[in-house]
Amino acid sequence: MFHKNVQPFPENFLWGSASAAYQIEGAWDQDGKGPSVWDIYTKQEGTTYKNTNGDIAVDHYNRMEEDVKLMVEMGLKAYRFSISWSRIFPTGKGKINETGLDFYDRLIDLLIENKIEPIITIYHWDLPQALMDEYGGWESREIIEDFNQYCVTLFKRYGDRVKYWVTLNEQNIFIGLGYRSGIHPPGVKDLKRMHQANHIAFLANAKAIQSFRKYVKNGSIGPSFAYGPVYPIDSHPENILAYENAEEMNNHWYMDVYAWGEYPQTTMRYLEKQGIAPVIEDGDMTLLKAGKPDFMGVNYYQTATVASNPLDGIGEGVMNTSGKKGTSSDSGVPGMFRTITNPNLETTNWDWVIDPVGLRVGMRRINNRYQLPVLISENGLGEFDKLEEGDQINDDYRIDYINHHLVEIQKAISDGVEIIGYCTWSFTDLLSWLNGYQKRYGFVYIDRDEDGPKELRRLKKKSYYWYSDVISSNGNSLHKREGE
Ligand code: BGP
Repeated sequence: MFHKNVQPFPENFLWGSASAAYQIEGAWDQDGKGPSVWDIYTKQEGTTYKNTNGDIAVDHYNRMEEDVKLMVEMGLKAYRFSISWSRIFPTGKGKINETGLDFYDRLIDLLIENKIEPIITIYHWDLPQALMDEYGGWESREIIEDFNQYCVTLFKRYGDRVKYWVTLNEQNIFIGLGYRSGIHPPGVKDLKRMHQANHIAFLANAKAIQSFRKYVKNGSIGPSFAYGPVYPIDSHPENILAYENAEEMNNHWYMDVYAWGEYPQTTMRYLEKQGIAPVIEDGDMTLLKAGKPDFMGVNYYQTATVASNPLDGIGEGVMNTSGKKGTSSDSGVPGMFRTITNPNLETTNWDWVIDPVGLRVGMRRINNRYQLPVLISENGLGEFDKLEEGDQINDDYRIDYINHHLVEIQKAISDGVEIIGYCTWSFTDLLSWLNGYQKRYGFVYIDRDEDGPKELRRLKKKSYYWYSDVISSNGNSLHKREGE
């Protein structure tokens, strides 16, 4: 659809930026915090790029005021951050660590004082290690109640001031990488266990939303889903079917459950035939239906292009975690689909395709299928940045990337999609889970690398000033390419 004139961004649009506790806070054992699975997993040789971990990260826990000041100077309207579960409950449940709760109190108050809307992510992957040791984390139904107690603690403490809440960050990623490819904790490769853990995570998500309704009046809550809209490689009918398979298995499998409390049937049949379908107990579907979100949180980085894949076809692929272009490989689900290079799209140095239009496609699909507002909870470019003379960082490529994604968002708004806000990933540079510190996403450069924290100086990149202008002009300063 072409528009003669695009609609302006809504007046109250949440121009935001995001982070996650493990990736920024550091202070991994400070002030009573218990260890999370990431604290333990990253210490196992060879699990991350150059064995990097978040022990210090970018020391946000001890520099929080300085970081918020940078947000204020930029004019940021919203800040999405996650709470570290084991900072609140060092062993995942039971005794509360008041110092942990105080830290987020101070952060929230400072944000509100400065008219920055806080958006809390309740769970961004840092499961308390104690719960992994006790019952295997997401593989046990016991986690549903423990997660619920943790959520209720947060709702009671912060629900008077915080309106926007994200339940689980990218369930599809932490479950997929944790139990299929085995490259996130707990490092398991077992599809049956994966689908069971995934089902339990859905139940925990629904239960948390149910509790939210009780404790937080006038708030909004939803999951953040890592949405990679799928394209077929061409119009060959077998590839169209592969596209249907992939869109259902990768995307509807999650979003249908969040939005409707229902699993899509074709994928369920496929899993049953393979003997890996989740075991659904009495009452599960009722709970899933009771936990409907207020919005669909979307983390968007890229689209996936697929082709057909026979039953003895391609399976798990290799991920590029070094930034050496071309070191990742295609992957697939035998009998369903396989990924394939899209000749129309450029890629980053980590082989992620760059596709701003794909974001509009995704917004349109969500709008058509679920009629839910969308919060874009993450989008951004991970690249090498160069610290130049005079402490300058000229990240024009990042400006270009975010600019064109925002142009497509504005078109999606003009198409009729309700979009609450947009959070870039990320505000400051931070630890990229498997990719160390060299894959940078921030508006604020932090002079640390894989060899050590150095001074952890905060420096404004060129994109920092650019985004500040975008915000103050409510999107009017965006640059349109010819024909846009
Ligand atoms: C999302 C996560 C973020 C962030 C981002 C970039 O999947 O929610 O925490 O890390 O991806 O990914 P990466 O750091 O792997 O480049």
